[in-house]
Parts: sequence; structure tokens; C-alpha cells
Amino acid sequence: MNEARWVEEKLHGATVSQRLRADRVLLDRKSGFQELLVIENPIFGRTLLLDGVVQTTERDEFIYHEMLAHVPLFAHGSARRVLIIGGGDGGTLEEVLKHPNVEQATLVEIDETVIAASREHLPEIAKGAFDDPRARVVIEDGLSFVRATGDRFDVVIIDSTDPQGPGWRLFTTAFYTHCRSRLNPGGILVAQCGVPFMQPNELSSVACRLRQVFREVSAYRAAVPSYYGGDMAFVFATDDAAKRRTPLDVLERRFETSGVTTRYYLPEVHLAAFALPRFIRDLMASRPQPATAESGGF
Ligand code: AG3
Repeated sequence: MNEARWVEEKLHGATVSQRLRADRVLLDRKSGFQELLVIENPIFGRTLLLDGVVQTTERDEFIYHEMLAHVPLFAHGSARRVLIIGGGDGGTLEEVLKHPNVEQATLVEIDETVIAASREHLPEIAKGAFDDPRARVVIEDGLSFVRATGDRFDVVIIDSTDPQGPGWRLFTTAFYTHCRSRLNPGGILVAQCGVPFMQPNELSSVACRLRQVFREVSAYRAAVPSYYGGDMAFVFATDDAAKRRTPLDVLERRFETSGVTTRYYLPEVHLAAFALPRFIRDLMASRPQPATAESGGF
């Protein structure tokens, strides 16, 4: 057995961090884009870190991936074509493909080594989704993909890293503008937006940029234990305000008829997730603060 090693997360500048005991190191390598680390921890199971930041873990990935996929898909109700930007571990892809209405899910990942590492070391996350005939994988930077593609989508899901690494382009107004132009009428875009208590500027900047592009911008949240510091925020943007207000009985009917099985998502959880505590609501409406060293340059 390997000697236990502790891995300290590098995320919130040098101010505070979480540490995970790595009873095994399954992978420790650099790709052309970032550093990949897969460890095994007794609480979280196998855990993927990119550039020292926890991306996903076997034990709590269901919370994040279910909320990222099912909230826009059930709010939409008849999505056939879904675009996932990032998400190389395949967890979002797996949730999206649970929907029988989805005819094709396109996953655009900049770093193919993330997909290879996840398929090898974290097979329980994608659960074979990459082999589903409805899955289409494109290895490309998300911004160039949305700029160039002629395809149209009903839902766009941005399953990115934080803006400090190669994913920074996925936080720009230009990227959101291209995404919107690839959405069919009634389309929805969602994106992970960090932990607002720790990364307030990430949420206020993204909300502000999205508002330049979409008519209706709101946020919802879920606590994901391996993302240190409280609730994670997800932004929800659309030109069709009714999609944000899909009522409970409609969500319940869609959920039941879909046959989708979940461990976190439920129609009631969906609606409740949009109830924002005051400080998060204020962040959605506030001007982003100038970047500091602690905010990771964001
Ligand atoms: N991407 C989101 C990781 C966010 C980490 N941020 C944080 N802890 N504040 C996860 C990719 C999983 N498919």
C-alpha cells in the first residue's frame, strides 16, 4: 500500500484551503493544458483534481451533475439537442442522456486527457455514457466550437473549471453571445458559477455578462460537499422567462413521464433551489468588484 499523502486544494489564493487524504494516487500527470490528479479518499472516493482544484468525486458527483443537467432539461420540457461545454468526466453527459427525449448530446472538451483519465479511473461517474450512440464528443476549445458551429441546441450546459485555468474563455461575454446564437427559440443556458461565499465575484461577473446577452438571468444553488465553502451557484439564462417559472405540477409530470431516476434532483428541489439567500441575490444584482490576488484574478 502507498503511504498516505495529503493533497491541499489550491483555489482561494493563499487564504484558506481544504485538505484531502490520498490513500492512493491513481494518476498524477500533466497534459498540455493542466495538471491532472486522481486520488482515493475514504469519504469522497475517487476524486479528480485539475490544477490542484477538486472537480468531481465519486461520492458527491450526483448532486452537482444532476442539478446541472436536470434543472434546465426539466425546465425546458422537450430538449432534443444538448450541448455540454467541458464536463470531460462524463457525469453531466450521463445525466443528460437519461432523458429519453434527448436525441444527441454534444460534449466539447478542450483536454482529451481528462476524458481518458476519467474513463480509466472514474468509470462510475460517466457509467458508460461515452459509449451511448447519442453522445458526440468533440475535442476543442468551447469558444472556438460555439463560434464556428452551424448546429443548434435546446440547452447549453457549461460544466467548466473555475476561470483561473484553461477555462477562462468560458466566462467571457463573447462566449455567452455565441452560445445564445446557437440556441433554438426557448433555449436555456446554465453554467456552474463557483461557491458564492468564497468566490463572490465569479457570480456577480457572470450574472452581469449574461444579462448583456439574455433577457432573463437567475441562479440556483446546491451544496456539494467537496466544493469547500457552502452552496455552489449555477446561473440559468434564457430569453423565455416562462422557462424559469415552470410550475411544480408541470415539472412533476415531466419528471414522472421521463422515467429519469435521481438521488438528489426532485421537482420540489428544483423550485426550492431558485430561492436565493439575500447575499446571493445581492451578488446577482451587484457590480463585479475589481480582481484581487485572493479572488484568483477574477
Ligand atoms: N467543475 C466545477 C468545479 C468547481 C470547483 N470550484 C469550487 N470548488 N469553488 C466540475 C466539473 C465536474 N464535471
